[in-house]
Amino acid sequence: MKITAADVIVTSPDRNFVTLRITTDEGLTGLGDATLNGRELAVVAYLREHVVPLLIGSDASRIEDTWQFLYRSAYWRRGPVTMTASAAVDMALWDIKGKAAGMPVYQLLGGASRDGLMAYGHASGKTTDELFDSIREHLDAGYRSIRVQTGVPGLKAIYGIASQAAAAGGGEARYDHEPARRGARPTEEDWDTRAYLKHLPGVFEAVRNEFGPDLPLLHDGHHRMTPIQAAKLGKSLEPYDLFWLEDCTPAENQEALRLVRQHTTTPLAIGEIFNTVWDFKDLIRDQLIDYVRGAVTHMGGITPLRKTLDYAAQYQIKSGMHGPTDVSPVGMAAAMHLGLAIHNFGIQEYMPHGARTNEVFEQSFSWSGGYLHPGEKPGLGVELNADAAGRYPYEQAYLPYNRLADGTVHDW
Ligand code: GCO
Ligand code: MG
Repeated sequence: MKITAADVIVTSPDRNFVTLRITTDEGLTGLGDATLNGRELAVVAYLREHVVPLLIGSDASRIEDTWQFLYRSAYWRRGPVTMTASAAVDMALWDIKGKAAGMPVYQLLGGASRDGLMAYGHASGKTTDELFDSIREHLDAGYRSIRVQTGVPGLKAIYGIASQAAAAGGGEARYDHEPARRGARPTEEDWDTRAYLKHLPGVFEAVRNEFGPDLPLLHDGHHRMTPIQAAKLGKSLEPYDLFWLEDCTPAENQEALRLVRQHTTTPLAIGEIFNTVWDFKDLIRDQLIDYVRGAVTHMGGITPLRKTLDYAAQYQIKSGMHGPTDVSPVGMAAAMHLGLAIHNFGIQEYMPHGARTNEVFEQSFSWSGGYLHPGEKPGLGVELNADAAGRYPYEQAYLPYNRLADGTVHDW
C-alpha cells in the first residue's frame, strides 16, 4: 500500500489547527494532528518542505520504520516542531492501518484494558463563588474529576481562568485554554508567586468544605514556581488530597522535581511540553513523578508515546495525557485509543471543542458518566470535512505571557 498524497490542511474554526491527511493507492486516507499552539506554521513548513516529499511513494503499512526513518534521517532530532510533524505522520499511518484492518486503533494496540477513560474537566473562577459555580456546572456536565484554577487577589489576568468578559457578553464562560489570542502580539498577563502561594490553600480548603472529601481535584502550576516554592505548595495542599499537582516547576529541569519530591506527598504530573522519552527518562527512572502528561501530538505520535508509557509502567507511573482544546479532535482520538489500550492509564484531560471545530472534524467518540470512549469506527474515528475547513482560514495567534510587578518577564 503506497502513499500517493500527503496534504497539510490549516484551518481555524475556533482556533488554528494543522492536520496531515495521507492518501494511499488503495484509496484509504488517514489523519494526523500537527497543531503546535502559537507556532503552527513552523510545523506546516516542516511537513510540506521536508517530510511530505519523503512520504510520497513509501509504504503506508510501515509505521515503526517510517517513524525511525524520520527521526534518524533528519540528524537534527527532537524539539517540538520536528516531533509534532512526526506525530502527525504516525497518527495518520495508524488511522490507515485501522481502516485497512477494519478495526479501531485501540484494537491494534492490544485491545481495551478498561471500559472507558476517566476524564477531568477544567473548573475556574476569578473568585471562590465563581469557582463553585464552575465546579457545579462541570459536575452537571458529567465530570467526576475536576481541575481547579482560581484568580489571585491583586492579579488582573492569570492562566487558566475562564473569561468573565465572554460570559458577561453572552459568550462561552467555559475556559478555552487561552485560545492563542488572535492578533499580532501576545497578550500580557501579570504574576506574583507569593500572593498565589498565600491564596491557593484557602481556596482548596473552601472547595473541600463545599464539595466533600471524595471528588478528585487537580491543579496546574503551569511552570511558574521555583523548586522550593513548589515544595512548599505541595506540602500546604496535602490536607486537601489532590489527585495531582501539575507542572509545578519549569519542565526543562528534571532535577527540580527531585527537590519537590523530597518535601511532599502530593502526587506530581509533568510533561505536556515534552517531546521524547529523553525528557521523561530521569523522572521515570528515579520515580520523581506520578503521571506522564505527554500528548500524542507533541511526543512524536502513538508509537513513541506508547513506549514511554510502557517504560513508566515498570515504575507504577500512569498516564495523564494532555488534552486541552489546542490538541485537535484527531490528536484527542489518538490519546483515547492509546489510553484505552495501555494498562497504566491514569486519567485523561478533556475539554469539549467548540461547535465550529466539531463541524470541521466529524468524530465518533462518546462521553458519558464521566468517561470517554473512542468508539468502534475503523482507524481513529475522525474525518475532516474539507468544505467546512476551507471556510475558516488561518489567523495569526499567540499564547499570552507573564510579567511581574517590576516588569520582569516570567513563565506563563
Ligand atoms: C493544560 C495546559 C494548557 C496549555 C496549553 C498551551 O494543562 O491543559 O497547561 O492549558 O496552556 O495547551 O497551548
Ligand atoms: Mg498544563
